[in-house]
Amino acid sequence: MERMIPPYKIKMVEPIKLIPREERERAIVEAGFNPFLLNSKDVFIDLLTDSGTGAMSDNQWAGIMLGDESYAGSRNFHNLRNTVKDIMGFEFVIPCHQGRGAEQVLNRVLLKEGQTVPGNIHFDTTKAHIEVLGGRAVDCTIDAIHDPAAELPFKGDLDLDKLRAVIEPDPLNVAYVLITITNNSGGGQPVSLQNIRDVSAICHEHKVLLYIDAARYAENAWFIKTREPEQKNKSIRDIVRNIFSCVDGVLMSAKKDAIVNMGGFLALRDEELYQKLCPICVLFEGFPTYGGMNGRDIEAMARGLYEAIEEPYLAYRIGQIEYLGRRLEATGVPIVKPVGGHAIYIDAKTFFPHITQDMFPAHTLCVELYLEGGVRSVEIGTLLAGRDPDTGENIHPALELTRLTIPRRVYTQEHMDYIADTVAGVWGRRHDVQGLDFEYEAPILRHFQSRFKRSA
Ligand code: PM9
Repeated sequence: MERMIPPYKIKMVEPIKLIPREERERAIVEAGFNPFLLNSKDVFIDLLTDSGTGAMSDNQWAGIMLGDESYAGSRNFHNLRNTVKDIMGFEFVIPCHQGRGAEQVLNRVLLKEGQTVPGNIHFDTTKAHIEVLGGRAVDCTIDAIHDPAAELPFKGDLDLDKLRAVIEPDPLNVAYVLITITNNSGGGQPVSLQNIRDVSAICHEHKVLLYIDAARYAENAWFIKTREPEQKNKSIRDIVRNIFSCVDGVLMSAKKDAIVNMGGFLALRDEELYQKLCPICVLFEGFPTYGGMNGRDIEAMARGLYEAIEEPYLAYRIGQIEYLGRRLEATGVPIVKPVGGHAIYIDAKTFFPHITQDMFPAHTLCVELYLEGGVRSVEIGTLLAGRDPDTGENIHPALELTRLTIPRRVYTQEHMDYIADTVAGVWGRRHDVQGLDFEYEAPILRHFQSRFKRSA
């Protein structure tokens, strides 16, 4: 396989250690067979999330020293505002402590009880913020998203007929439409520029607001450049501008494509709406020029936004995930195709056909990867889906996935090889692996706190 050269060199390191197998066994038992409950010191390669786990650059760390911690109107806020305007074209910017902070501020102003928010698989916190205010998140993603083997270039796209079916009967009952780029819960799958334009046309026709959840917008822009033939000669900067020119505003968890450990923002064009959002920001996040963040962290965020749209960075970033995908496929491991932006998603139903969804095959694979090689991954399947409120039964989602989430600028190709070997180790003994049962089931967001035992 080809050699990959990172477009950066490493001048600060953090030691990691593979503890012996017996200690890993002890650690996972103590954690109730739930990788969320492991201590990070017991983890060798941490693929739980790409959120807030990236490595900041020397330029970002230098920015940290230029933090202006004035309560209002800090220099760093102005830098952020100018950056967002330059990259995305929005006039009004409200920093928030992370993505869910931005979700709370926006929904409290835009959403009225009973209204819908159509989208392409809302992220869990996004859905929860909509539901907590009495709204309904309606999934309008194309059907192919539910088939791990369907190799379409833009599996994150919205189905325009499904969208029209939600909007047209009563546009006033739609709070806004939200496009999440990339589509995280469906496999890190991108949305095409054409689809964003088509959704925008429908929203305009019916005077419905359109927002983008831009957590991984730079990665999505890379896919537009490399998979959408009409865009192949455009720069990432142009593609990004074109994406955001179609929408009214953006919500961003900067912990992903701004490569910071904490942060987020909300940005929009409409001054009147901005004036309504500001008091809500004051109430829940802080004064609208700091929104729950330190000046120094806002500076790092502004600088990171530029770094994440550099083409050599994106080529290496996506190339690294593709490399891992090819290594796994060469072993026969079933993964979601095509490979998405920030993670490899293993199709656990196919990996462990003998483990029923009520015994959590994707979560079981997370446990086995930790035992095999100290690799921590995360379940996106039955455990995360929770129970049907009417029947009390586990919801069985079409996608039962184990996500190997790659932090930005943290691991090397050797680490990818080690991860592939670890997965191959479990693949080799897959028929002997048993599923898991609850020992304790947490009442809400059960994947974080529940404890398990081996099924009988
Ligand atoms: N995503 C992830 O691991 C982190 C939290 S759960 C371990 O994928 C999207 C598309 C996300 C996302 C977080 C948020 C929330 C919004 N939209 O975590 O609040 O993937 O900054 O962002 C996680 P915050």
